[in-house]
Amino acid sequence: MSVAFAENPSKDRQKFYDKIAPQNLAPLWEALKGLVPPEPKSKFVPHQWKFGPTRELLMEAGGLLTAEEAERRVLVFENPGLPGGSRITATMYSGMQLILPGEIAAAHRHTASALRFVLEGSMGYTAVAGERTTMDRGDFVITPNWAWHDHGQHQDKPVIWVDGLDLHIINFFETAFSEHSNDKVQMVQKKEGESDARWASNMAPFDAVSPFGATTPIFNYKYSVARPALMTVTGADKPDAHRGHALRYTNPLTGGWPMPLIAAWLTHLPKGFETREMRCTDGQTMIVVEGEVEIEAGGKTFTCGESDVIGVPSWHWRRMRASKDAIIFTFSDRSAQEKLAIYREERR
Ligand code: GTQ
Repeated sequence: MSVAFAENPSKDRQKFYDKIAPQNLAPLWEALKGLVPPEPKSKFVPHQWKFGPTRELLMEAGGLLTAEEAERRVLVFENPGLPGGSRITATMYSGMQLILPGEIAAAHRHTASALRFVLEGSMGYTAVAGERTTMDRGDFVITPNWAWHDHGQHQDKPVIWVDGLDLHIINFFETAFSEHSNDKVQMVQKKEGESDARWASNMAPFDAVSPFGATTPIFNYKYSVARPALMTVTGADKPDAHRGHALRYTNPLTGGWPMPLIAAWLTHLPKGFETREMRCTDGQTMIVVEGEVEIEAGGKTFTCGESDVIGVPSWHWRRMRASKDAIIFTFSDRSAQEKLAIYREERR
């Protein structure tokens, strides 16, 4: 592979570079600016995937192959900054998954953690550690790293959700493992709601130890719980000038983000509200749950309606304006960045 240098070197320097290259050596002074930039310069771009056309293509994929053939029948959100990169932002994988009536996505596990954000259907389920959770629109469902998981559904309509996985971080560290289960479908060993009883009722077992290590023990952050909480806060507080009204999802055992590498929150922007500009180092994926919002990012304006997905990579100035009362789900790599003490933001 040839090394791309920042500037055209002189002949004698180039000769020297050609001499040291076979020794697997390179001149730092040619690469330094790119290696240590004054501020993040993302090769990824803000981009929007409209739900309607994306759904149509996903349904077409549904006619081409079964969920079982595909293992996971997903259309991956490809950031235009890196076609084929299987990423929506620098670190995050995201895609739209379809389960048709009667289908299952067989049990497997991997070192990447996953989240599901449900867009369509009310009888889809994911099973983790022998418990199933029924997924409704707006639910934020957790698949902890190295936990067996399979998906299915019990209705006569398609079930569709957005997946978010931290697999690029896992691959960056070269720590990716995965396994298929001999059982396509996990045996159901727990009553539905058992994990809610233990962990999501403002209570916890004595000597509480999370069954999933650094990942939240809450399986499904129900929209039917999150939405009223957010709307009550909206009624009580002034919106933050840069964020609007927002509540974070938390791990009840730590108060921190629900997943070791992924942060998630829910935002409400009252109709007509416009945020001020801010930029942050986390790469964000936003999903409009309700209403309509104009998102200005990196100099582009996206008009986003229900179930549209928008990727906003690191360090792009952004601003949001609600043309209708809007609720937005966001996930990002902020949880990882905070642990590594590299997260930054700027407001203006
Ligand atoms: O549902 O386990 O979109 O393993 C990509 C990889 C979903 C899943 C994806 C996966 C899954």
